Order: sequence, then C-alpha cells, then structure tokens
Amino acid sequence: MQETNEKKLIFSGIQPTGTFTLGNYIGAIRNWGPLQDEYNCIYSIVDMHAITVRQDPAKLRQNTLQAYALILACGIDPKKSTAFIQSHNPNHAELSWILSCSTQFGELSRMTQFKDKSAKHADDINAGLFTYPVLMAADILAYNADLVPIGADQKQHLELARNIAGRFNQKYGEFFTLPEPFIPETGARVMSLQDPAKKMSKSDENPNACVLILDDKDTIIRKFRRAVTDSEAEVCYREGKAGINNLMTIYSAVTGKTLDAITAEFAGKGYGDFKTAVGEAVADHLEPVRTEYEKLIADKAYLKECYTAGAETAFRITRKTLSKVYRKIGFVDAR
Ligand code: AQP
Repeated sequence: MQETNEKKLIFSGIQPTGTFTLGNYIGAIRNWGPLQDEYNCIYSIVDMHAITVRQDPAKLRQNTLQAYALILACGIDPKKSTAFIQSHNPNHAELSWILSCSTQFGELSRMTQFKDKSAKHADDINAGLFTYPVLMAADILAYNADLVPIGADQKQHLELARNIAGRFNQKYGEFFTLPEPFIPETGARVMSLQDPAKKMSKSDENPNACVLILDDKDTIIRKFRRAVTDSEAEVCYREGKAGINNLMTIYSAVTGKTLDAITAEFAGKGYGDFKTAVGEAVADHLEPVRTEYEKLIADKAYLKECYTAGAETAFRITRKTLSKVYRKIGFVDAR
C-alpha cells in the first residue's frame, strides 16, 4: 500500500471468534474488496478483541489463520491493501491506553454490545469487555482513517470513536480525523434464521441460526429451509414479517434483485420454494469463496508472508501517529 498519496483511508476489522457468518459477509467483508482501488485500505483480524470473551487458545490460533485466509478469499488483495493480525502491531494497544484517558466511564456503560455480551457471559464481565470500544477507537484512529465499513451493529462504537477523537482534539489541538461509518444499503443487519429479532452472530449456540460462509451447499439449503418465518404464505416485505423480510434482504443482497422483483418472482408460490431458492442463491454465491479459501489455507507459508508484511506496514504507519500523540500529550521524547 502507498502511504503518501491523496486517496482516503479505510480501516476495518473482524474478530476471529469463529467461521464468518453470512451476516459478517454481507454486512462487512464483501464490501471491503471493491474499495481497494479507490481507497488506501487497512484490514485487520482483531484477535485482541476476541479475547474479551473466553477463547480456547488452540482454537483461537486456528480461527485467526482461518479468518486471515477468509478475508483474502473474499477478495482482499494483500498487494493492494494492508492486511494484518491486530496483535502483531502493539501500537493499537498502546494508543488504546492513551485514548482510554479521554473516554468516560458513563459513555462506555451505555454501549449496547457491552450490555448484551455481559448478559451473555455473566460469569466473566471483564474490564476488556467494557473497554473494547476504546481499543476499536484506537484501531481506527491510529491510521487516521476517513471511513470504516461496518454492519449496523457497530455504528454505536463508531460514534464513540468519533467522540473520543473529538475530545482528544479539543484537549490537545486538532489531530485525529473523525471517521465516518460506511454501512451498506442492503444487508447491514442480517438476522438470525431461528430468531429474526436477533442479529445473526458467529457465536450463536444454535447452529441453525446462522449460515457460515464455509458451509456446503446442502447445509446452507437445509438451514434456509428450517428458517423461522410466519404463518402467511406471501413473499412480501412488510412489518410483522421479520423472518421473510430477512430472507428477502439476503436474497436481494446475493442476487442484486429488488424487493419488488422478488415479490413478483414468488407470487403464488409457497415459502418452501422461496426458502430453497434463497439457499441455492447463497450457496452458489459463496462457492468461489470456499474454493479460494481451500487453496489459501493449504499454503501457510504464503499466509505468513502476507500477514508479516501487513504488520510491518501497519506498525510503520501507526508508530508515526503514536510519536505525534506522545508529543502532544507531553511525554518526554525517548530519543
Ligand atoms: N448480522 C450481521 N449483519 C450485518 N453485519 C454484521 N456484522 C456482524 N454481524 C452482522 C459485521 O461484521 C463485521 C465484523 O464483526 P465482528 O466479528 O468484529 O464482531 P460482531 O459484530 O460482534 O460479529 P459477530 O458475528 O456477532 O461476532 P461474535 O458472535 O463473536 O460477537 C462488523 O462490521 C459487523 O458490523
């Protein structure tokens, strides 16, 4: 990646907490690749965020490599973008400490993800889970990113990052760029197939609730056929039809068809036909990702070469930011 051109800068990350879901894919990762020509892009596998909930170390290592291979399989070109593993660049954690001193306890307490995750992991409400959004702010601000492609669930954290940046700028003088969210029009919030009131999540305990992007075709179709819908038999997007609305959104996201065209296509047909069609369209859409992933994960040396180079670039960019931040806040120069 060039470090000194006029292109705007994009940062985004994803946690290696399991195989990516169709939600992660439609809401975030599939939008990353097409941005690479127009922007300077930095993409990270955020393993430090993952440990805010308990992880099995061997599984985390495996999931991290898988996640790295998956972002490449989804179209990230490590020659065009900086793609790295978060813990390989210690500057994120260092900046996070500085930013935590410009973050209020009250604003962190209002984060809905913290409330949801602390309810889900009541036996381990650790300080990292609470300060997670500060590390996310550091991830973004360390690069002075202009844009952050995310799903709708991360909007609140992005707003907090902007507030932290604004507060720092007020205290120490204009320095951080206020990042803008980049949320897709279709599929910003893909819902669980078993409970359409809940978002689809990697860590859902019910395997039928989410489609994983490495699921095979039969599994994908089976999961869609079991999706919870309603007792009507009309494929149309309307309030009160959360299950069907979700399936229509997914179908639209992978086929490019409008909601009206989908309603027309399935007029007079039952939900069974519609669910099978959605399953087939999703499986066909994901097929090239699965094929590319199999190739990449078999070549660990290549992956290592890519993530090592990515971390070097990421380190270099963020060290400059950190040196300037240290000077601004009054730390004595080490050299
Ligand atoms: N259901 C979703 N629909 C649309 N976008 C989604 N994203 C997550 N779920 C959906 C987007 O995926 C990106 C990476 O998310 P993450 O892994 O960093 O964290 P998350 O949002 O907490 O995702 P999960 O799948 O729910 O992970 P777990 O289960 O580990 O908490 C983000 O841009 C996110 O918006």
